[in-house]
Amino acid sequence: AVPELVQSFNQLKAEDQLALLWFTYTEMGLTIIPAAMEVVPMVFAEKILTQIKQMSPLEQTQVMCDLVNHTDTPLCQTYSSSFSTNVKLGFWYQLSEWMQQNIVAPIPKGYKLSRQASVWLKDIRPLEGGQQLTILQDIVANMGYASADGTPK
Ligand code: 45D
Repeated sequence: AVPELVQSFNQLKAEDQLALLWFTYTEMGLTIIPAAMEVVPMVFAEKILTQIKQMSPLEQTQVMCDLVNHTDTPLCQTYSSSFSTNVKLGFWYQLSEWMQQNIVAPIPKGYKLSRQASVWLKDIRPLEGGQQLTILQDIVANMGYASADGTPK
């Protein structure tokens, strides 16, 4: 089920992908992630995270859309080439935390997932934590911009 769910996620439109990351984050064990994050070398992402923090809300949203869309930007290249998978996950986790604190532009109040996105979320809910983690790792590993022909890594 894991490869299929990664594939179906990647086929969703960018808006659905971003919204789903957010909803997955809000549903996850928010007690275990902060502890787990302590072993992730987030120093590799600090420069970019600080950059994003200083952007306007619109630019912040744009950066996240670029990552999901595999747009060729310096930031997307750094994400792809310099972050390990767990740093990528930690990067998204940090952005979520900041969205919750309004340091990064949040999701509009009352935002409703599309039908397809809701189905995806329903499908991953019953999986065990390890499988959910694998899915998230596969998803974030592929984001960003990795090669000259635009094919994600
Ligand atoms: O206006 O054991 C929309 C590790 C459209 C370590 C939007 C770990 C409308 C090992 C697109 C909605 C750390 C890896 C706007 C464990 C609209 C270990 C914008 C686990 C504005 C357990 C949407 C770590 C936006 C885990 C901007 C599990 C959405 C980490 C942004 C999980 C969404 C992290 C974001 C997750 C989502 C992070 C930033 C799930 C981030 C999700």
